[in-house]
Amino acid sequence: MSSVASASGSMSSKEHSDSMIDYLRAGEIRARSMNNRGPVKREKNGKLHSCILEAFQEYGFYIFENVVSQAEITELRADANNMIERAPAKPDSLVDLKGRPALGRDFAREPYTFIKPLSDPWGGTKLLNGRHPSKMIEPTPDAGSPEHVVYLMYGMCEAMPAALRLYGHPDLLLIAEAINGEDFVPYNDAIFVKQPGLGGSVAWHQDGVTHWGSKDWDEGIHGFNFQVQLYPTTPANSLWVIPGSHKQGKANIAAMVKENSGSVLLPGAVPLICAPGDATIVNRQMLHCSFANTSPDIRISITFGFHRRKSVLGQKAALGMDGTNAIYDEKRIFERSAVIQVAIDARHQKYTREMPFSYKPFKGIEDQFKFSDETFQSVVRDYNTKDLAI
Ligand SMILES: O=C(O)CCC(=O)C(=O)O
Ligand SMILES: [Fe+2]
Repeated sequence: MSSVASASGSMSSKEHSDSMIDYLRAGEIRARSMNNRGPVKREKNGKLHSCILEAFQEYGFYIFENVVSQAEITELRADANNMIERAPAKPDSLVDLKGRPALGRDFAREPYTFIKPLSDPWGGTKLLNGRHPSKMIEPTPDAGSPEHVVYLMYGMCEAMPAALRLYGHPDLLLIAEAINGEDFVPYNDAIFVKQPGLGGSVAWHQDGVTHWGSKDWDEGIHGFNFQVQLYPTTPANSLWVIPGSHKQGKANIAAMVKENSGSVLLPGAVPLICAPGDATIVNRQMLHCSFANTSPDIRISITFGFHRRKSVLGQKAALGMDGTNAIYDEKRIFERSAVIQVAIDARHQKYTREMPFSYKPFKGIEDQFKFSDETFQSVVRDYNTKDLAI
């Protein structure tokens, strides 16, 4: 077995990054030859340009350049870094590393997932509906690395004022509407934190778990995720996708890895190379992963998704919500969607000259969902207990 294919953890961080060089370079060349990136472009009627939708349908992903202003990125970075600093000092601590009360001890859902540096917490496990069958390479962290690092942060609309405003961004919501229809609904959010020399892998997977056998199955039925990038992303730290894989049904990832001589460096994949302020969309049926971050560069990706309403209505809770045995009924969809309307107003209160997005399910009742202390309590607090994961 080549050292690249080994998942044993016997590889140093440096050996890992050296072993990736050729794969990263080949993926970058493929990525740069693709025709699915550029600014948000609209038709004359203000809707998202059809050429973008066509490219998204063909490849399963698109990179929107320069969507979020640098001033807004600065605020998002400050809020994200504050959230990282306010994490429990250890996974079960009540205080952060500075001895202050850790953030989120009063949240209904724990906002932090920790991992051992450079590890892969999901690959080869039954977690999250077993959707990550193959273990990634887990290099040995350098001496002096912390025992645990933050891997994921949840609840951004509650914990980060700038992220609530981002959730109401008119260009992003225009894209969500163009893809999932005027009555589109939210899914969930998670911030992926990949610190240099510490950030873990996300093993190869497809996000959706509900509709693979559905009689209405099509390539868009499991929705899509945005990622807004707070720092430049590189082939070494970025998300990787296999273009076109969203059209092909449920993949047999374990067989793909086996056929690839046991290596998780799957052929044909491309990295999503972005600048700060770029926003990507990735179909949730795409095969995607990210590798242990043995590069010198941080990645923080603000990730949040949207669905077609009919994909979630009446469905059973899945993924992070499956322990609840909930069914996604009208009430739950309405209450979770209200976060979008409050976010639109939170944004409008700060960016008064920007044209707010008009979210059709709340047309005529916007005034009941203005951003205030009251709606923060009634709509935003613990909103992610109502996520619509499928
Ligand atoms: O950003 C990553 O590394 C993983 C993202 C992912 O799996 C997702 O957005 O569904
Ligand atoms: Fe994913």
